[in-house]
Amino acid sequence: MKLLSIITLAAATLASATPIELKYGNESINRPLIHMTPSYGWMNDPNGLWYDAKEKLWHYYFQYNPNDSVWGLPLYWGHATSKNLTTWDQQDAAIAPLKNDSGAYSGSIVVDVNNTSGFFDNATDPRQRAVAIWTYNTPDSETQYISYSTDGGYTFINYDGNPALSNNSTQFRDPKVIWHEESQKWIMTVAKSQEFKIAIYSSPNLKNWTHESDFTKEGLLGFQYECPGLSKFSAPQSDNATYPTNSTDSTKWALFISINPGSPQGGSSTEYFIGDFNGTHFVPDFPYTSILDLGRDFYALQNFYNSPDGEVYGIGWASNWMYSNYVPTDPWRSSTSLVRKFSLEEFQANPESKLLNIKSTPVIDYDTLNFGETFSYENETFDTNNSLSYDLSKNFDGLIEFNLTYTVNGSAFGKSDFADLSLYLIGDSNSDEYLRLGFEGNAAAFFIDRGNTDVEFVKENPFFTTRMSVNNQPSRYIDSEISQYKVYGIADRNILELYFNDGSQVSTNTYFFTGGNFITEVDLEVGVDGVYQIEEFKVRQMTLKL
Ligand SMILES: *[C@@H]1O[C@H](CO)[C@@H](O)[C@H](O)[C@H]1NC(C)=O
Ligand SMILES: *[C@@H]1O[C@H](CO)[C@@H](O)[C@H](O)[C@H]1NC(C)=O
Ligand SMILES: *[C@@H]1O[C@H](CO)[C@@H](O)[C@H](O)[C@H]1NC(C)=O
Ligand SMILES: *[C@@H]1O[C@H](CO)[C@@H](O)[C@H](O)[C@H]1NC(C)=O
Ligand SMILES: *[C@@H]1O[C@H](CO)[C@@H](O)[C@H](O)[C@H]1NC(C)=O
Ligand SMILES: *[C@@H]1O[C@H](CO)[C@@H](O)[C@H](O)[C@H]1NC(C)=O
Ligand SMILES: *[C@@H]1O[C@H](CO)[C@@H](O)[C@H](O)[C@H]1NC(C)=O
Ligand SMILES: *[C@@H]1O[C@H](CO)[C@@H](O)[C@H](O)[C@H]1NC(C)=O
Ligand SMILES: *[C@@H]1O[C@H](CO)[C@@H](O)[C@H](O)[C@H]1NC(C)=O
Ligand SMILES: *[C@@H]1O[C@H](CO)[C@@H](O)[C@H](O)[C@H]1NC(C)=O
Ligand SMILES: *[C@@H]1O[C@H](CO)[C@@H](O)[C@H](O)[C@H]1NC(C)=O
Ligand SMILES: CC(=O)N[C@H]1CO[C@H](CO)[C@@H](O)[C@@H]1O
Repeated sequence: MKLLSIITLAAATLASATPIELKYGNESINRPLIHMTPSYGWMNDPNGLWYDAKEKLWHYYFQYNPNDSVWGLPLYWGHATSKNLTTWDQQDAAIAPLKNDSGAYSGSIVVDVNNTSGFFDNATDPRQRAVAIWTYNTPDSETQYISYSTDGGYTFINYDGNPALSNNSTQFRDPKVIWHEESQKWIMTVAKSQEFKIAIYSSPNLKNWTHESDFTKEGLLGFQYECPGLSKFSAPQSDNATYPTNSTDSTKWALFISINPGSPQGGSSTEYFIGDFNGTHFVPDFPYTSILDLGRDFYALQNFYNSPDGEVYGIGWASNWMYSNYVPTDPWRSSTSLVRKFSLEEFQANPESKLLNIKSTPVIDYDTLNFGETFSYENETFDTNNSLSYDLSKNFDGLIEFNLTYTVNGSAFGKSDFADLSLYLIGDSNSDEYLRLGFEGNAAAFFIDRGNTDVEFVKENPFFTTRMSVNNQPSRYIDSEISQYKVYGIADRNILELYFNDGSQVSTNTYFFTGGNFITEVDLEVGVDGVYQIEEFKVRQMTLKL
């Protein structure tokens, strides 16, 4: 969660400059199909992500104001479940604050299979012994509470020894607990937000916590640290890495931290460090930090506890504290990102350096979808006389994806040429509303323009920047002049996720068109001849199976 006074101040300032319009009429039909949204009310950070191995069910909880579609107290843990990680069933709120001036703030869930806590008897299947560790926020303090569930994660009982952990602080939050197999202990990472500390605690039983170390003042600080998390990865083995590597290490750890405000993209975002964790200390391997998602709408990442294949899956909140309370959706605000699978991979940052990097892969169960029209185009030099326009207006419902692989000839344009490859994703009933995406050779960057719309919020809100870019590395250097690039994109009514080079870089951004003006036309154009070769361009409409 966040510092209330800062957000309140920002809200008051903006409110006087731009009256807040709460009735959005037709814009309310732009609810994403495969990005979870609450049916009513406000949502922010993902909480308590866990997998129930008995029911084969994924649980997702979230910071939730059920009484209004803006952030406000009392704040609950909302709840949704999914069998397929693509569409979600909303459940009743799972954890409530004790008082109306307070909040059940962010936290996590573990499965206490061995009943280390003693909360369970044999009536609860070991695979469903869910224990939530969360921050209780009151006007006077933030302390860590624990609650347990005997019904598979739908309702929770507060531990009578709460708070389990306090620090005489109003800025002590977002506990993420994991089981550390090697030391046979529970490990909590928790933010001492405004001291820029991620405190690491250990516990044998989830009730008694021992302070082990602090990871402090590393990477991008922003205004405060929030939502930490440690995840274990298989390390790629490399003979010729240009980053320091312990070739004998088969595992590496990543520490995720979200910062708000003050991220390089403006507002809030999630960074991570790669290193080793020995049960007490996290030590990063490199002095650099990386931003997990380079867009404007990805924050407070949390990873699932207990994924069935042992891989790392996570969800971000797909908004930005700079404007989240104003976005034109009604009667709810905010969606999640798609579920992402994370892995540790080498990343060719430039011709001379490889870095270790977290790769993101979107998790989409295509069995939940029907495919509408598909178009594809291959293996042609693409010049100014080649403009391409696909009409995808049959069977559309605002969900569209594309794969684009292209090469760029760096010797074919001058320093003052705008050597772009532009992709236009155009609205059905009003073609003045469109997204323009693309690459430009001199900038060596991918651009995103979400500003071409009639929606007042986009025009008026000074923090909702409409033009962004991602410094884009090639997926392959073909020769000294020619490089290959890949991008996968998915647009779901009001959210666009872009995965570059099989997910080595990602950018997630919301966009807003007039209600129902879904994308049904896709155009491709270039600015200069002889620069671009399209290896593959495929685009298709998708709809939900009922
Ligand atoms: C909403 O959209 C429908 C169909 O596009 C249109 O007929 C109607 O007038 C719109 N209503 C408002 C309030 O804009
Ligand atoms: C996907 O999971 C959701 C939530 O559990 C469920 O409502 C939906 O029916 C599932 N869809 C398919 C096609 O399995
Ligand atoms: C449960 O106990 C087994 C056997 O001692 C141990 O290997 C495992 O790490 C424990 N797991 C948890 C989550 O407590
Ligand atoms: C619970 O299950 C364990 C393992 O099966 C068994 O040893 C124990 O007696 C059971 N306890 C009760 C109260 O049934
Ligand atoms: C708790 O923090 C407050 C404010 O920083 C301080 O005045 C007080 O002495 C602290 N109390 C304890 C018991 O440390
Ligand atoms: C754990 O904390 C409880 C409550 O404070 C206390 O009664 C108990 O002795 C502690 N146990 C250990 C092993 O420290
Ligand atoms: C590592 O570099 C050496 C010397 O440049 C080269 O012979 C070898 O093939 C490289 N190994 C890999 C896996 O790229
Ligand atoms: C990993 O390698 C670095 C140097 O590259 C070294 O400082 C560190 O101690 C090594 N860590 C382990 C666990 O071997
Ligand atoms: C873990 O690493 C820290 C920092 O390198 C070191 O001080 C500590 O002794 C290590 N602990 C264990 C249990 O290896
Ligand atoms: C396009 O080029 C790729 C790679 O060179 C090749 O695998 C594919 O068969 C080609 N497709 C067509 C339709 O020529
Ligand atoms: C895009 O690529 C992904 C990953 O290879 C694949 O799953 C998806 O079906 C592709 N979609 C289209 C429209 O080509
Ligand atoms: C203050 C207030 O309106 N509280 C309500 C918020 O929503 C919850 C869940 O629906 C109600 O139980 C509260 O009464």
